[in-house]
Amino acid sequence: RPLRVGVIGVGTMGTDHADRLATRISGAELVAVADADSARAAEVAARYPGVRAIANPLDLIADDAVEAVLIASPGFAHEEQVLACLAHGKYTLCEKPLTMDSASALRLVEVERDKAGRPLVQVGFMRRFDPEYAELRRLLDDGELGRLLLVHNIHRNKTSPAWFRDSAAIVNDSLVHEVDVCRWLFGAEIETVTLLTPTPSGRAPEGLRDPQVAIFQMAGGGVATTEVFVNSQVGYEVRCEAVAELGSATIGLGQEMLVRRDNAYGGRIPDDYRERFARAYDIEVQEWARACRRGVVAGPTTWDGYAASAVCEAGVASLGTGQPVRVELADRAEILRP
Ligand code: ISE
Repeated sequence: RPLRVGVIGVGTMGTDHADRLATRISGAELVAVADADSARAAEVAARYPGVRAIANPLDLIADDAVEAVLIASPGFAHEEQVLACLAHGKYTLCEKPLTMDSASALRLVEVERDKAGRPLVQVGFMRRFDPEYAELRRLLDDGELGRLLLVHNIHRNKTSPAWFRDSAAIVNDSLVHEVDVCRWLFGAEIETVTLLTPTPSGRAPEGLRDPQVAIFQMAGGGVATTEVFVNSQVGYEVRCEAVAELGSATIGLGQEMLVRRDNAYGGRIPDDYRERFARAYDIEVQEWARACRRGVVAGPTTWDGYAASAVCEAGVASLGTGQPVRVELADRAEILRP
């Protein structure tokens, strides 16, 4: 019997997830959707036979017909919804950010440990499931390139969404992906964050320090740099170069096919993350559904969501000054001790 999934929040990302659950993910089926805009929920539900629109997200979570929940509502709604999922003992895939600040994210880590008594929540850091990132991680784990020394990231969006009104949004919503990628590639926490901001692009909305350059000092001695530029005007570009003792590897060059015509050559640059990371999202949701069936959480955990938000808080604190800010992280061994 397939895993019966309900999706909360059917905006850009939730609609994408609802569609993959309804049409592409094996061993799972979409049974219900909920959205703060109930007309929107009804419209998305109507696309798929047998899918119900439920007005209140908390009712969807409580519904007996829903075994597992995918949360794609705006970040400010996550805390209450994840708490409800934990109270009902339901497996949850929660889009990033886990919550809006590290204190509330840490509370979720604790509630999951104390009330649910077992891991139930996966956080939507989908890059870990992207075939290129996964290949890079395997290469580094093989050890053939020696120890990882440096990571250089580039993260560009064509334009930023209207709700990106201040520079912190770039840290919390965009840079947060590199926060997770660096923790995952190095297998270490981030100790200090420095955010440098050149004179903003004339194309960036008023008040947005765009682009930004982040420097992460990793526990264990690694260093990572990231350029985030969310009004590049070009398209969606995410690249990562890992530099190790015996060589380096780069992903995200997007050079699958180069076409030569009209005195020019080139390939396509995707418009946004739904296209660039389509495979990553498919694999993420497929593996999540499989793990729910096995009764485990196999992807990024509430701890990963918490650590990322603690790093972003330090990043936002560094934005104004350009000075390094230390990340204050709870003691993992202490917190996760059964
Ligand atoms: C968006 O929310 C994402 O998660 C994308 O991956 C990122 O590139 C974009 O900047 C964010 O707004």
